[in-house]
Amino acid sequence: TKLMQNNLAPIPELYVSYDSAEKLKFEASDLVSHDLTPRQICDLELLLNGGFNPLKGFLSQEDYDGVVEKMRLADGSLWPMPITLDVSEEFAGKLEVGQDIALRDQEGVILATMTITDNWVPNKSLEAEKVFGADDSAHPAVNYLHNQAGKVYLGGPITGLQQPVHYDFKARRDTPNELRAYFRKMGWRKVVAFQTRNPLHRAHQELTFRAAREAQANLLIHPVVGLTKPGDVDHFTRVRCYEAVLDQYPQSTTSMSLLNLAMRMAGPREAVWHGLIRKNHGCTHFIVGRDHAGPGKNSAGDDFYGPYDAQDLFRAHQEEMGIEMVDFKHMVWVQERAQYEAMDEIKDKDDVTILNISGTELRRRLQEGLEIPEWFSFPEVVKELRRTKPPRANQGFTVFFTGFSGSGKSTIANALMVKLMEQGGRPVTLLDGDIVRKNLSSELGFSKEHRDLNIRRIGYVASEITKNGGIAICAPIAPYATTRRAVREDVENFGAFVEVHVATSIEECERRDRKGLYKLAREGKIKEFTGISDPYDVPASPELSVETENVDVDNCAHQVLLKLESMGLIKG
Ligand code: PPS
Repeated sequence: TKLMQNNLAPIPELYVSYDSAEKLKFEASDLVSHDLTPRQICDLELLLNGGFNPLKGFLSQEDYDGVVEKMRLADGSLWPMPITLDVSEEFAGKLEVGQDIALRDQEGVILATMTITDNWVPNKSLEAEKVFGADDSAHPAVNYLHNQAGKVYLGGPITGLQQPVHYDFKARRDTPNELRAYFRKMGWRKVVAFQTRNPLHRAHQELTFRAAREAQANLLIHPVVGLTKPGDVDHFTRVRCYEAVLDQYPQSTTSMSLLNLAMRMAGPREAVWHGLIRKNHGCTHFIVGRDHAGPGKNSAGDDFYGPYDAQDLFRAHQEEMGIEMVDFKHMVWVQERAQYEAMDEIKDKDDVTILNISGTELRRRLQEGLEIPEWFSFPEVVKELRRTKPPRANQGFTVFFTGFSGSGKSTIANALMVKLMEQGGRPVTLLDGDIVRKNLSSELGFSKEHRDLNIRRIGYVASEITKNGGIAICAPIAPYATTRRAVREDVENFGAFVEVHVATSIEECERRDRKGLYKLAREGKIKEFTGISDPYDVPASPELSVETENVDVDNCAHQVLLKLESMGLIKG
């Protein structure tokens, strides 16, 4: 390998001076404002501080087309990820090219202004295919693209007025220029960066330390604390874990800094993007592992990318990027020698005991409160993880019933609530369709928009209950699969989400017609009635599906209890 060294001159930022910022802030109060989403705030921060150098703002249409098609900006520079400002059609319709807008954080503070040069409706399916490899909403970024991002993109240069504010781990966050200055001061001419969104265990410590030693470089642990994959360990817990691991490296060889990046889980393209970002932060080498930034399985149950696609794409571009790839060694514990060794360097594989714990197995052990051996992780790390993720039987969770009106959701939900209260231990809240519509959603009707709003409110309350260790039982119709998925994601940040399809057929519901609503719906007196004149997406893979025809309520509720027990959520 070539012995690359870093050039630690400052890189351009997009902030104006303090005095100009004060003046601009005053003037900007007259501008049309856009309130940035959490992901856009992450993107803006890295645009402003040079982390996304050479970008000077949100991509123009020409740059976007080039990035999507061939990973290049209009001027030919390599850039693999569309950094776009997505907004609603309604907002975009009010704007003209050449106009300045104010970009505000979620408290309304003006962070930057942007001069609009481009305002267009992107072809999202094409973006999904080209950038993420498939137009498949099982991919978190494709799901975001279709179901969360606005329909229109705005492009144009930005002017930074102030840095996004962080209240947590301030001392651990560094801009590219702060890191460059640190490396300069310390005389670190070669730096290996390690990207991660997971807690570090012993194998990671070994692998990163070796990578740095082999490159004769210093080591930067550079974890992402912006947005990661839904369901990941929260960054507060992770940073406490990282701090514990940092003590395990030889002093003064290793540093840690937090990166406020919003990941896209785009595998190969993401690896190249990560490399460019680290280059901007003054690093010379970057560790790329097996299935780097992989999004998990697609809707057919296969991996989105090949395990070494990310390494291949990175290798093909490293010269141009000016940052060298260090490939990941698969570290395993060799019991007889009581040490970690690289799997492909072990000569006597048949004569020794090789141990490893997969991510899935670790989650299982944490969930069930089982032993996690010292050879696998550091006691301080395990303690932190157990503190935030107690065994499942002590965590909150949500049971989400869905089905037609009159399918029996409320009755089963009520029976389940009583059975859970009989067991005791955790507070139980029932968010029945009718109760919610009375207390939280009394102004809403049954259009798609209103139903979605209703379900998102239920999801919000359920996720708060789950976070605080309670049991939320929801029983709305919830006809739309994408909305149910959004609720699942909200809840799974904090605990289990158990979707129960009450699979009573529409014919049976209409035959029972307990509230007389089906009759009215048939007569056209109730419009948009689910199953009669409005759609219902049958759940594709609910945790449980219950039949109510010829089965009594008590038995249905009991089936749910058994499911909860098998998932480890309640004790048998
Ligand atoms: S949704 O789609 O999830 O927001 O619906 P939900 O909040 O569960 O409310 C459904 C209850 O409202 C009554 N109702 C209707 N349902 C479906 N379509 C139309 N147009 C409609 N109008 C009124 C109905 O009694 C539902 O109650 P349940 O408990 O499901 O029978």
